[in-house]
Amino acid sequence: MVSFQSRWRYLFMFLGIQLVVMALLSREGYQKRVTYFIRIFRKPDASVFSGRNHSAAGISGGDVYANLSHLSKNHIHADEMHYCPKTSPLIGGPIHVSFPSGLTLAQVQRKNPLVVRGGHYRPPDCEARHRTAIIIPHRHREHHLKFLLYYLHPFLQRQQLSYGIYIIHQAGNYTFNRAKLMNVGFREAMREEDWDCLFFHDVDLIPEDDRNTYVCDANPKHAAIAMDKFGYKLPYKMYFGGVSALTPLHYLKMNGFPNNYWGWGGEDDDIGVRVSLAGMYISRPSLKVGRYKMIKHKLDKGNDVNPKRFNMLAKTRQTWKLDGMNTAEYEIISRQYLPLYTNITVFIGTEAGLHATPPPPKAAGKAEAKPAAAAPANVQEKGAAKPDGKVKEDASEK
Ligand code: UD2
Ligand code: MN
Repeated sequence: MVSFQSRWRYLFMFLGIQLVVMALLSREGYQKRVTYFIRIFRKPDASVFSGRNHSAAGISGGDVYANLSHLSKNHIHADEMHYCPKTSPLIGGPIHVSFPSGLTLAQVQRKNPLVVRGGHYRPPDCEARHRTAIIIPHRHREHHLKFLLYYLHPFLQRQQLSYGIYIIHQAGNYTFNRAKLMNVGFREAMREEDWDCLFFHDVDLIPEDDRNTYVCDANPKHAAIAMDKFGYKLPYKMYFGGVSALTPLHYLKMNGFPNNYWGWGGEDDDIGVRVSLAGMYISRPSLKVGRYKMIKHKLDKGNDVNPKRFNMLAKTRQTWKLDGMNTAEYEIISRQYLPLYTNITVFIGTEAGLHATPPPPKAAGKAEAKPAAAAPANVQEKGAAKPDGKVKEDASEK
């Protein structure tokens, strides 16, 4: 019979052999599997968010900040600047994404020293080939925004893009309208700079592979082709939700996005249909690189499922030229140039118009329309765009 002591000896020997085999496998290029194994035993926040990870880690679901630490703050003089290479040497492939508690915007800011006021960036050592604006519709998702910024800034820097991040924040408590906020984002971003590509980006989607380049294609691009919530597959062929990329020309050709989808759902399909009605196609990255993780959440307050969405979708062919960028009415409340993004707070009104009282909700019977639907008094006071088109600019930083 084996004694108690020798049983321990065998156990240690077995563990020792396991470690040696793992080390060998790691050297043989099986790092991905080994890293996965190690991660099971590791607290997710400690090392992922501690920073430096220089070499191969970026290739095996590694730290999104790897490869960036050597970038210097001193921009090269304009005369000596060459175009960045066609493929950025900083691209590393799969990125490890997790959502540990305790992350702060101040930490994100410290990790991105080259990002300047308003969330803008250009490569310090070469002239970017592409200028991309990221448009993010937003309300009450600060927690998600923090994570998105943590990942998106280094992700775009690794692609050597010149970029700016715009958060389009819907003012008031009236039903959310994602697509109309995108129209606002398009116009306000283009007013500021001559962007050659716009990425329309949900706040809760984190890209998992930096080969998914944030540049535009010849046709409108649906970038979020493979999401964890759909098992990393495209849910249906015409799907256009999550993250999409259009040039200003694409956007205007399809008259932008619809303004009249209030609440959850339908607007993404309407946009997909607009693409083809305007004579364009949907382009997509490969399933391997167009991967995203969605931060889990419930349906938000103020974004109930839109019961009219199927009826509206059936009419896109008749409505797309009548409703869109050419009819987007809104009032800018404020524009804040924060360290990590430009925050544009906007009043977009209701179904009934910008200042009209909306129809009473059916369930409320005889009850009169709620004034909450209109712009809150303080919001209007604070600086709706003046008739001269001037907008309150607020350079305060959070
Ligand atoms: C899906 C689509 C999304 C959109 C939506 C239907 C995915 C990953 N995305 O998202 O593109 O078509 O269905 O409308 O399948 N938001 C706020 N505050 C709110 C509500 C929404 O900031 O109170 C923003 C935020 O950027 C969010 C986006 O709108 O990511 C989409 O809303 P969602 O995340 O609630 O909807 P979801 O995940 O079903
Ligand atoms: Mn979501």
